[in-house]
Amino acid sequence: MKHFTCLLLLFLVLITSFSSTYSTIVSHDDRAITIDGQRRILISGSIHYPRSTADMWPDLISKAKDGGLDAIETYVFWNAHEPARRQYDFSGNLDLVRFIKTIQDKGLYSVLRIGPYVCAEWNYGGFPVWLHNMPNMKFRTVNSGFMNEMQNFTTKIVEMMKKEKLFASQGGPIILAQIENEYGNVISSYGAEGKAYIDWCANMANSLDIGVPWLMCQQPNAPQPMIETCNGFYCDQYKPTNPTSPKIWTENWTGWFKNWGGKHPYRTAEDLAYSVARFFQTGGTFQNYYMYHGGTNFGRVAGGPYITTSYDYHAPLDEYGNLNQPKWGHLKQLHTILKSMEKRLTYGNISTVDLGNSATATVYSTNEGSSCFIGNVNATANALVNFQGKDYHIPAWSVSVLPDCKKEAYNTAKVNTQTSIMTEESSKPKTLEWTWRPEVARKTILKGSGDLIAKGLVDQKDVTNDASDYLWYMTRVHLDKKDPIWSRNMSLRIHSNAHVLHAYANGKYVGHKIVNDTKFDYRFEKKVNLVHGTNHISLLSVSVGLHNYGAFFENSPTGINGPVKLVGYRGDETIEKDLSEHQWNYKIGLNGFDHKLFSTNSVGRHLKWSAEKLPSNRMLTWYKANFKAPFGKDPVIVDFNGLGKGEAWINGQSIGRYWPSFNSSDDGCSDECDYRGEYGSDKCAFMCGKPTQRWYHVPRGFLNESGHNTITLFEELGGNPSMVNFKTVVTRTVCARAYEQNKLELSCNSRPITAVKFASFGNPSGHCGSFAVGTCEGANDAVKVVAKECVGKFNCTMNVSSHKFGSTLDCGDSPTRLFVEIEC
Ligand SMILES: *[C@@H]1O[C@H](CO)[C@@H](O)[C@H](O)[C@H]1NC(C)=O
Ligand SMILES: *[C@@H]1O[C@H](CO)[C@@H](O)[C@H](O)[C@H]1NC(C)=O
Ligand SMILES: *[C@@H]1O[C@H](CO)[C@@H](O)[C@H](O)[C@H]1NC(C)=O
Ligand SMILES: *[C@@H]1O[C@H](CO)[C@@H](O)[C@H](O)[C@H]1NC(C)=O
Ligand SMILES: *[C@@H]1O[C@H](CO)[C@@H](O)[C@H](O)[C@H]1NC(C)=O
Ligand SMILES: *[C@@H]1O[C@H](CO)[C@@H](O)[C@H](O)[C@H]1NC(C)=O
Ligand SMILES: *[C@@H]1O[C@H](CO)[C@@H](O)[C@H](O)[C@H]1NC(C)=O
Ligand SMILES: *[C@@H]1O[C@H](CO)[C@@H](O)[C@H](O)[C@H]1NC(C)=O
Ligand SMILES: *[C@@H]1O[C@H](CO)[C@@H](O)[C@H](O)[C@H]1NC(C)=O
Ligand SMILES: CC(=O)N[C@H]1CO[C@H](CO)[C@@H](O)[C@@H]1O
Repeated sequence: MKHFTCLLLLFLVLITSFSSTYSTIVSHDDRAITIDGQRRILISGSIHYPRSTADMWPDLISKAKDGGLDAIETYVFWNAHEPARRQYDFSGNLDLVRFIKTIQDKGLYSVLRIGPYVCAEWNYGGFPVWLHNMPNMKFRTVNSGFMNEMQNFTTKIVEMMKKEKLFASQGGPIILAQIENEYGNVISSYGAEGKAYIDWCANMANSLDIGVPWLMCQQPNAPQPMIETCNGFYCDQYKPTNPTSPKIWTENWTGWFKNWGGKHPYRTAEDLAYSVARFFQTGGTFQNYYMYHGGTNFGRVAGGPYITTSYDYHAPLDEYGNLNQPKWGHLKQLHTILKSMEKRLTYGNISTVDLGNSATATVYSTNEGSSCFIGNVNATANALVNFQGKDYHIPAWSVSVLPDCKKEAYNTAKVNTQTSIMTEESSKPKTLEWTWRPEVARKTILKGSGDLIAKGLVDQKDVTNDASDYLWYMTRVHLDKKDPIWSRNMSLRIHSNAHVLHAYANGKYVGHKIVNDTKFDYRFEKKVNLVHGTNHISLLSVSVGLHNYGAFFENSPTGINGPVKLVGYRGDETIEKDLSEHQWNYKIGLNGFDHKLFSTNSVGRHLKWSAEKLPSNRMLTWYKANFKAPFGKDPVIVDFNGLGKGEAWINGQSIGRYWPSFNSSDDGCSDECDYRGEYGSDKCAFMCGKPTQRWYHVPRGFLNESGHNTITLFEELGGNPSMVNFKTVVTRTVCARAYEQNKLELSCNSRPITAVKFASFGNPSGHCGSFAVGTCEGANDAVKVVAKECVGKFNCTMNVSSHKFGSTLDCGDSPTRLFVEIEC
């Protein structure tokens, strides 16, 4: 009896503690992540909180949930949160707790990849530059200074999460966390210390006792109990080295990022869906889209060097948060089907059948039944296969999913989702009234006065702590009349790692260098005219995002590391005068930054801005104008056509670096994009010979809807601001191509469907905007059928069937399809 009471009490205690925290038990076995003991199929997507604004988060997360996601993954960005040692910032779009709680409110899980090395095309991979500047510092290896700081920050984040009860073990949404990041790619460069370091990472993470599993991505043989995972465009071939790790894909690259001077990347919906379906066909159970929403590199957070301000990534949600169709919808359909097969995929016995023709069927069966995939990995040949007594047509490079092993419910190459065509519109194109100010340099910088003095040349990171993109290097050289160099042609020769370099001699512009290879290590040489006596050499080094990837990337030189020489030429003879060891004066940043010229409550408010003689193509110039926010809710962008390079602020908030004058090369684009065959970042790229980035996102949250707004530009290279123009991104045209036997959904986002421009059920052809009727059509007038269902509505759904559109005759062998173009 006594024994019984004890048990009962224990039972009651357990019940109460359980129900008061609703804790979720997250674990894993060799097959899948388990939640409260159940194996799960989990679809996750990356949304990096600082790459949007806090008021965008609820909408982005809702759209991710509607798209069939179970979880939102994010990195944690150390250098954003701890810009100076032990000074923290978790405000605005850095409010990590609010972001995780928004995910929780929407009923999704979260995956917290703390790193704190994150790569992510983020400035310096997320490391603070002050960390680099600590004595005896070495990143990502056995180094006590580094390990202390990494542990300090990681612990801080974990404690913040625990305090708010955000781990699943406490009833929160975080089901998985990550320590380090893709270290397996570089571990061999660190020798034995690499192994010791990764073991330390695992122990350190483990000791934080978060109650949910830790991941290590791209880390074969991850120290236990860390779960190793795969990153890449495809992970179907991936097998965890540890037999107790489930097959997890932490980064499925949905597209790619852009570099200044690069083209627009494009990964088709068909290929992305193929990679996902293949992953699940081959035993995967958890996959994360990198990125699901890429967003914007506001301020100076872009890494690189030369990562663009847009981080759109061609992700399922575009930079502004709109559905990127057909990608979003095509994947949503796949997610729904995969989830319907969850039990079989995670508990079923797996058998594979080679069907010939490069096709393989995979059968997942439990006592309740079976689900099947038929994959065709051949990049060129379609497959006609017979499986369990039935014939299936599997297009090249595609996977069919048969939830009951009898009927194809989905094929990755058959897109039945609409494409939305976004256009940039301005309601009343209005020229802005600009005022301007020169960046003051002539009397100071170009005469050599800075705020720091050192003997010799120093690395930009060491001096600036990355407080600015800009660092002036200034020195003097005395040339007396008898110097033999006068009998020669003289040039200034600079060995530099500056991402952009501008050179001046005696206040005159000598020239600049823009780098367009990946090395950022070059020799700049230009003729100079010097004078007898003292000459001033002033060099402006500009950083455009610090390195973020590779072994020892933190030591990649930045700035003017020399030598800097005067070279005199006569015939084959040269004389060199090395200025590298001279006394150099340094000025961090620009005068306009010291006066916060971009700020709304500026310390430089007394400074005069001129409306007269608005200069065009003038280097180092500040511009300012007031404007009214475009009406409505559509995303706002600003067209920087005509500008050179610089940074822009809206009401004091930086919308990032701009560089519309940097065009991509003319070659490497083609009109046709074949989704078949392995994707790489150059495949199907478009916008050759055009500005890499012409439009820049202005989040609604930065704007005052009722009052006036201010845009400030710092123009570095010289440009013409008269064409700068605010626009909204609007869906005006929606096209769709759906196969018979499917349901087609059409939607114009937030506005009604106004007209049907084209509809044909049969064998129509062509591209959106130029669809054409084929040789056969259904008996009913397709335009009328669609108009009846859709016009005047925000969205509509139709069966693509002969029941609806009338039966077709003489359509031959080609599958019957419906092509539609509607106007919004
Ligand atoms: C981080 O280091 C500071 C000292 O610089 C210390 O006060 C603080 O407690 C440490 N934080 C953690 C979480 O270890
Ligand atoms: C799965 O395989 C095991 C071992 O071969 C077998 O005992 C079990 O019956 C199979 N289950 C189903 C549903 O086929
Ligand atoms: C793809 O199919 C073609 C044509 O049948 C064949 O020549 C080729 O070898 C196949 N490729 C692979 C990788 O199976
Ligand atoms: C890129 O580099 C090549 C030489 O390597 C040069 O001819 C070209 O002008 C450069 N383009 C830009 C945009 O700097
Ligand atoms: C200087 O350069 C010019 C043209 O580049 C050449 O004609 C002249 O001979 C050079 N002078 C000497 C002293 O090398
Ligand atoms: C860049 O592309 C734009 C648009 O195609 C073109 O007008 C401009 O002349 C190009 N600029 C350069 C430097 O080639
Ligand atoms: C927006 O502008 C109005 C009118 O100038 C002003 O009253 C209001 O305070 C401004 N709001 C913000 C958030 O700045
Ligand atoms: C379709 O439009 C209606 C309003 O007409 C709206 O309530 C509903 O959420 C929309 N559905 C989708 C899937 O967009
Ligand atoms: C689509 O067709 C199915 C039967 O094939 C029917 O049950 C359903 O009501 C139809 N839906 C619409 C919107 O017409
Ligand atoms: C880090 C990683 O997984 N990289 C892989 C990404 O995918 C491409 C193309 O499949 C591979 O070449 C990379 O090795």
